[in-house]
Amino acid sequence: MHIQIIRPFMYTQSDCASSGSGIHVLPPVELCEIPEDFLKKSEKPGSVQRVPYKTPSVDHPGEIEDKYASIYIPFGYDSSKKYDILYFIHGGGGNADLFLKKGSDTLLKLVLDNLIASEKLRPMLVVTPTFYPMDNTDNSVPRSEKLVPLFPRELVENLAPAVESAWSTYASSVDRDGLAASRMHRAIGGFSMGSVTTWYAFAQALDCISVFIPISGDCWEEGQLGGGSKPTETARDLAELAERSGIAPEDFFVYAITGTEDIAYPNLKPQMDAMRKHGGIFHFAGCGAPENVRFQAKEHGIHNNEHAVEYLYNILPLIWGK
Ligand code: FER
Repeated sequence: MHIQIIRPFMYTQSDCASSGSGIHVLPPVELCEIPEDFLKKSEKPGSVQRVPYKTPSVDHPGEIEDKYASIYIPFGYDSSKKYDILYFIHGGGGNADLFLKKGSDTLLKLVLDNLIASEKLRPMLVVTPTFYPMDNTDNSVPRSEKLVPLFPRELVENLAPAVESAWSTYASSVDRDGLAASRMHRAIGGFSMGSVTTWYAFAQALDCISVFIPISGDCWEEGQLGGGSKPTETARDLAELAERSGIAPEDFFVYAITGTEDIAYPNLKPQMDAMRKHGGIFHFAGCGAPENVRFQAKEHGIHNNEHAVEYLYNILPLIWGK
């Protein structure tokens, strides 16, 4: 396998005590496959629970809908401590149980257990919601395309308040101000349509989230597959939204990743290339300013959930390493 050199980053310990103090660049590491050892049942397993929440119905305006997300609770969870949190979103046709399911040893669960038990990753919370209603029957791209731009609002107004009042994060309150004050400890990522959702979250909720991990999916601000068909416009939209947010370049990080054989590569690659032209706000490695955007493509990597988990295996310790 071709090994690519990447430049990781993480928060310093002192940044964790305060908030809003920037993201730091670390020396290079290698992107690799998940070792066999990390696929075994851990002796220190975390657990997966469901977090119920209510949100306005998309299909029935005026009505409130019951939904749930799955949440990974690390081994030894202590409600007197504070935990970093990642919201991770499935691709088209998925659901809240796809990557993490109550009572089940999913691939992501095993990887999280083993990363945390081996002290490569600090204990953290990972939430897998769905942008579909719980009774969804239409998984078509037009249906998903309608729902994903709506999801960042659901996350900020309904999901995160339910999750972060039930489980201990850095949010001292779960209104928008409280989420904004704790944004350095909150990340969002997703695969495929979940990646599209992640770009929408960058556009709509940069005030509440600092780290973005779009995996194998482009930004659709300019319409379906717009990162590929309108890369210049898409990059300009993202740059303008970031600049308008008032969030400093050192206070966010976008880690975009895919595979060279991934069906989303032709959409994501032009977008990321176009983002390089906005050097005032997007700092790629080697540009002189501290890196805040990275694009990485695994040689021969394809479009599937297993690759998404492999990318998380590599990326999460860079951000929340011990
Ligand atoms: C992409 C972003 C999303 C992409 C595909 C999707 C082919 C989603 C497809 C689906 O849910 O069917 O860049 O590239």
